[in-house]
Amino acid sequence: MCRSCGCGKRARTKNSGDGHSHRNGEHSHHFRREIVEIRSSALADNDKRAAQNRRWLEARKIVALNFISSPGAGKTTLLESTLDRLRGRIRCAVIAGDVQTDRDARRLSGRGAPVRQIETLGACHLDAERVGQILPAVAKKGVRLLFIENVGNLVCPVAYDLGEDMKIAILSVVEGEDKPLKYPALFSAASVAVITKIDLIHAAGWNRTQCLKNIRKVQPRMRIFEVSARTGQGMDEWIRFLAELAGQASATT
Ligand SMILES: Nc1nc2c(ncn2[C@@H]2O[C@H](COP(=O)(O)OP(=O)(O)OP(=O)(O)O)[C@@H](O)[C@H]2O)c(=O)[nH]1
Ligand SMILES: [Zn+2]
Ligand SMILES: [Zn+2]
Repeated sequence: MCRSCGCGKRARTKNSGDGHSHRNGEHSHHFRREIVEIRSSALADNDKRAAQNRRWLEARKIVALNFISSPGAGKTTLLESTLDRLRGRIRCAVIAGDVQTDRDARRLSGRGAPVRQIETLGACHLDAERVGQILPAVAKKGVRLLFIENVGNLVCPVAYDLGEDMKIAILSVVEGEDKPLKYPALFSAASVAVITKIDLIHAAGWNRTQCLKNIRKVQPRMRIFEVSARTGQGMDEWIRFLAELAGQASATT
């Protein structure tokens, strides 16, 4: 549940936490408008801060990727394997977002890249301000790729631009091939989808054709990778893509 994006506590507090009964239509209409205004202004502030982050990253030729998925889709595992493979080749940095604990940051540490955790303490998404505050500490000189692992949530993180170059939608084969249709906001905002845990295809009864079709229905230009961080299948192609991204960024003047 989120305290600030309007999907949780804050919206409810504004709407009904003041002891009023909302019998009268005009009254509830007033509250609804207030909620919408709070949300719009929070998002507008976030967009401004995200634009600052984007300029900061661009000036340093750092490509930032915002990883978004449901909880447990395999973001951290994919990043562990990615960092191990890029170590010594491309300088990377990581911001790991979690509602609570620094477990992901600890898993990602010691792999050759600076890592910082943002513990959102209830909020179900990262926001541009928190990310901007720790950018200088994590995206140090020479860093080419910044991986941002968002809080596990298929809805709210999509609304909060962090200043990234692209959103990466992560979907594991055990979640079902219908998810792109059920969560179109993420799949239309992302330019890359990584399908994870492909070692579990048979156990999950995953329908590959249907899943790819559903992704393309929402985002026809989606670049799709199919990987298993567990077995290493598909990882070479993913790593080649990241190396190209880093190369393109440093080649631009
Ligand atoms: N079989 C298999 N399991 C995987 C793979 N990748 C991740 N897992 C397992 O899936 C579970 C969740 O993985 P995480 O990497 O923690 O997922 P996450 O998306 O970072 O989770 P949150 O940060 O909590 O949202 C763990 O038990 C992993 O071992 C994979 O490629 N194959
Ligand atoms: Zn939320
Ligand atoms: Zn994680």
